[in-house]
Amino acid sequence: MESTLLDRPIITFDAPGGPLIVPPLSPNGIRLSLVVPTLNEGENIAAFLRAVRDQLEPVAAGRYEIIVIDDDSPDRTWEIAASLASEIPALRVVRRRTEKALSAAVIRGWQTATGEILGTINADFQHPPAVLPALLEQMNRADLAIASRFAEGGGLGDWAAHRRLNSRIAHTLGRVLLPHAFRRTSDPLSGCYLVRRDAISGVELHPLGFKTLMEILVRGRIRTIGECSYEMRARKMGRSKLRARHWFDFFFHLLRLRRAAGDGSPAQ
Ligand SMILES: Nc1nc2c(ncn2[C@@H]2O[C@H](COP(=O)(O)OP(=O)(O)OP(=O)(O)O)[C@@H](O)[C@H]2O)c(=O)[nH]1
Ligand SMILES: [Mg+2]
Repeated sequence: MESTLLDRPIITFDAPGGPLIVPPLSPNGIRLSLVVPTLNEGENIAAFLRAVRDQLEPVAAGRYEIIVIDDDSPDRTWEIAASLASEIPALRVVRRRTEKALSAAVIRGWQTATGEILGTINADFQHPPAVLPALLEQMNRADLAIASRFAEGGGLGDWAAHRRLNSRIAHTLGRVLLPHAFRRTSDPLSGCYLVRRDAISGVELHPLGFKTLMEILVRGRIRTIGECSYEMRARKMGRSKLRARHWFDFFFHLLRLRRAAGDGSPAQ
């Protein structure tokens, strides 16, 4: 890609297409590119983006970008986000109209990003923006820094019993089918993490469903992993997009990664 989001208008109508490969870095001083995937988060997005800015300004002023990748939300989340452009100069907004899917959205966002560290966080306050400075600090030593619900001090907070049970089943399946990747971190299904660009650049990713971190753990060149604990919350406003079919996606994704990893060791 020749131009970057920094050169483009605030709203881009087409995210990149083609294979899901993050390009290598052309350095421009940006340390962190944080991708926020959104679908109908109109009630959360403005407060959320302000909260992220308030956390990142003290630790990375002028050296971070926040990229909202919105899948053409009927509630016009993309428009609400773009209206904050003058208030949050680090903000870029992509309105995707050609593809829809959470896992690909995150990687499409990274393909438009310019930072040496790439990251993702949900827009509904389930991952507290306050964990971001600690994650960024971990990246001084690690290739991957994960916000973990299961590290000491973390938890599932006010999560409903059926979500806790689903989470437990998903972790158990993962430990059986993908033992190497699941042993490397306490929370391989976290939706909030940062990864060094050069650990994934040039690698074709094949995410499916909601769990992109497994993809990074198996296919990325990850030597060291850091963790920061956090207490999970129920989403603040709006409705969940998690559907039964995502659990099928999760299962097929695990099987595909198991094949890619051979005997459970990292795929290269
Ligand atoms: N671009 C894009 N973003 C999505 C899509 N589906 C969900 N998201 C966003 O991805 C994040 C995670 O989705 P959620 O619906 O919160 O899923 P969840 O956290 O597993 O479910 P809850 O616990 O009920 O919130 C949120 O920021 C969503 O707005 C999608 O198809 N495309
Ligand atoms: Mg959520």
